[in-house]
Order: sequence, then structure tokens, then C-alpha cells
Amino acid sequence: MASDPSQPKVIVVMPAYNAARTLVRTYRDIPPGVVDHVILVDDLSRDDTVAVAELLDLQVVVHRQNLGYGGNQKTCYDTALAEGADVVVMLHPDYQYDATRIPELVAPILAGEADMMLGSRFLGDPLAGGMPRWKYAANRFLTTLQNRAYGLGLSEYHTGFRAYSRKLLETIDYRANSNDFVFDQELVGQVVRAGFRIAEVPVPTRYFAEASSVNFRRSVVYGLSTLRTLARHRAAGRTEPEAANAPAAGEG
Ligand SMILES: Nc1nc2c(ncn2[C@@H]2O[C@H](COP(=O)(O)OP(=O)(O)O)[C@@H](O)[C@H]2O)c(=O)[nH]1
Ligand SMILES: [Mg+2]
Repeated sequence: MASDPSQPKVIVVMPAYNAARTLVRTYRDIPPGVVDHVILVDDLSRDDTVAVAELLDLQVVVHRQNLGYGGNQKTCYDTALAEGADVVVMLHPDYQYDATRIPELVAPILAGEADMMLGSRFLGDPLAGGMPRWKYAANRFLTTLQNRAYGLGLSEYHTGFRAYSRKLLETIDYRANSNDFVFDQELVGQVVRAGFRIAEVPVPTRYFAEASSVNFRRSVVYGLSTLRTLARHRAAGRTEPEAANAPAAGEG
């Protein structure tokens, strides 16, 4: 892995749950020249995720109890900041997203042009990658409402391939978010209210059995929780102008 102390430190975090069968493939695709350090947080997997992770050159953190996807990310970001990350990449260890695209994902943050990057499946052809049609339709529907609420024009908000600047993670209170899947959407709301800049790059997606555990029922809960974050966002905009704390344009 790259480790020049004069260069910004790029850390990849992987929130893992039952990722034993896909972890090695995912890890192998992480470009070593760009990434300084890799952290895997295991949320009490029922398979051999930890045993497999310990064979690889990465830092393993193990939860003592199962917290959920959002709770896992809280440990991921706490650990990455403690390790001195300047840029943090969140990558699912289920081999769903193409980790070879990490350089394109982090470039706008390293160049000071964005604070948060999304690897968008919808800038390409997610159906060709095997995304189920009902997930495609739900994503489109939620994304349209989110763009309207946030005043943005992003192609999707539901990707598991993202990157954040250190300043963003130090500014927003991600620890206050849900421990469940809606964590990702609550975080977007916080980022928008704090005035940080969000941009996106295309990323191909791969759908296969191990890459997707979220069934229809859990997706409905997730969709409704996402709508609730938009209602809260609108209410926050009417009452407390959080954007007063926003960093000045061009800063951060
Ligand atoms: N911590 C935790 N992570 C989970 C749980 N279920 C799924 N994940 C992780 O959350 C991510 C997204 O889940 P996934 O099933 O791939 O969702 P999908 O690809 O959108 O259908 C993956 O990295 C999983 O490892 C869980 O119950 N707890
Ligand atoms: Mg997945």
C-alpha cells in the first residue's frame, strides 16, 4: 500500500457482515498505489469473515454485538479518523462495486473540488449489471424526491461506494444517525445541511447471490425510512438554519 507521509492519506473502510466468500476478491481489486490503509469492521458475522480478513493486509475491528449496517459504519469512520485518514472510502466487501474505480472516486476530493463522492450505478446501466427491476424503480423514485428536497441533480443516493473528506466526517455528527441501513441517507441530509459539496462518478455494479441480502421487506422499511429523513430535512430547514455552520465556498 502507498505510504508517503507528505501525501494525503487515503483509507478504505469495509463494513462487513457475512463477507467471507467475497472479501478476497474485493480486497484484491483495491489499487495499492492510491490506498494507504484498509480497515474492515466485522459486525459479528456468522461466517468466517474475520478469519479470512486476518489473512489479508488489513486492520480488523470486531464488534462484540451486532449493531447493523449504520452502526458498523460509525466504527469504520471513528477508526479511520483515529488512523489519520484525509480521505475515507466506504466500500462494501460483497464485491458489488468495482474497487478498481477508487482513484476516480477520490480524485475530486484530493483536488479540493468535492467533500463527498458517490460511485453511481445509474450513470451507467444498472439493469445490465443485474439490478432487479423493482430495486431500479424504487431507486429512481427515491432519488427524484431526494433531488427535489436537497436541490441537487444526482443520479442516485443509494450506492454503497462512497468517499468523504476528513473535514466532512469531523464536522457532521454521523454518530447521531441510525444503526440501520438508513444511516447512509441520514448522512446525505447532514452533508447537505452543512453545505458540503457532493459529486459523483460512474461505477459498474454486479448482482449475484452473495452481493445482495436486502430483501423486499427490508427494502420497504428502508424506503419509508428514507422518506422520513426527507420530511425531517424539510422540517429542519423551516426551524433551525443549520447551514449557518456551513464552511465557506471553496474551503474544505
Ligand atoms: N452490519 C451489518 N451489515 C449488513 C447487514 N446486512 C447487510 N449488511 C452489509 O450491508 C451492505 C449492503 O447490504 P447488501 O445486502 O449488499 O445490500 P444490497 O446490495 O443493496 O442488496 C453489505 O456490505 C453487507 O455486508 C447487517 O445486518 N448488519
Ligand atoms: Mg450489496
